[in-house]
Amino acid sequence: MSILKSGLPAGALMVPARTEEPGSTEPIVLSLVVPTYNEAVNIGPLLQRIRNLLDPVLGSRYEVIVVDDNSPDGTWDVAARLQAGYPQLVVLRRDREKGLASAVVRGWQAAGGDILATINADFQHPPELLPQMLDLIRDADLVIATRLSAAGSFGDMPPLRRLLSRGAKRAGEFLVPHIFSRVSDPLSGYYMVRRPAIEGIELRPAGFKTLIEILARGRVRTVAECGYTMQKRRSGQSNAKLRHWMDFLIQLRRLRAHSGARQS
Ligand SMILES: Nc1nc2c(ncn2[C@@H]2O[C@H](COP(=O)(O)OP(=O)(O)OP(=O)(O)O)[C@@H](O)[C@H]2O)c(=O)[nH]1
Ligand SMILES: [Mg+2]
Repeated sequence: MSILKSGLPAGALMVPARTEEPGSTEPIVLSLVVPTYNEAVNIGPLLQRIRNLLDPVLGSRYEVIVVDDNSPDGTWDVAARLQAGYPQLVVLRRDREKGLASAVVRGWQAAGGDILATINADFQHPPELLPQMLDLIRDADLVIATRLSAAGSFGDMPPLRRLLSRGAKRAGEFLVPHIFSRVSDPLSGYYMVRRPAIEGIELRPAGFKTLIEILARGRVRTVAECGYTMQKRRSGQSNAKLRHWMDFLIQLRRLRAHSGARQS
């Protein structure tokens, strides 16, 4: 399994400036992080789909970084076995740290691309959007796949989840309106950001939500959005827990304090 030579990224959740691989003629354009926990059934088909979409556009100038938290179903092992036929694939298996938000940033810390992106492993985020997002990021610092534009929707999301999501958005609009008014779907987990917009900035996400950290702390001047319909999880079980909503409220309070400190 390919793990970083220097080990897994640790310390502050801060993406470094990009370093060119010595002698590399084909710099990596896109680094796509797939955080996984118990996605053994989904990961193979997802990687194949991503490959079919990105190979024609980027050839070898992209990487997919699976960041797995030592899943009991062996997702890391399934992914690692696919590396032999897929040189663009990197697999990081974590056993000291857990959680979706930190997995995404750790993946970016290990990444070589100028464009940093993330997508869920369960097919709720249609990979077919990736080429369009790549087009849009040419003129933007951040591209968000949104469920809340004319072209997007929550699809068949169960009513309770929809209510929770709406409540979370309302809480954000109330506590940190300057962050939540910037984009239609600040709770999206499917987006691309240019490295310079976040490099050298410590992100402090809690639970599941990283995008609001980027909107709050990053150097994001231009944002583009593209609508999508959220799909049903293809296989396996949701990892979303009530605890993550509590984490989210803690994160909102932290971001509110951060913006208060910046203004004073
Ligand atoms: N590395 C890592 N990945 C995680 C963790 N929790 C969730 N994930 C991954 O993050 C993505 C989103 O998690 P989901 O369990 O689908 O959560 P969700 O999409 O909010 O919930 P559903 O709508 O019910 O699917 C998936 O790819 C998960 O495998 C975690 O603790 N560590
Ligand atoms: Mg999901």
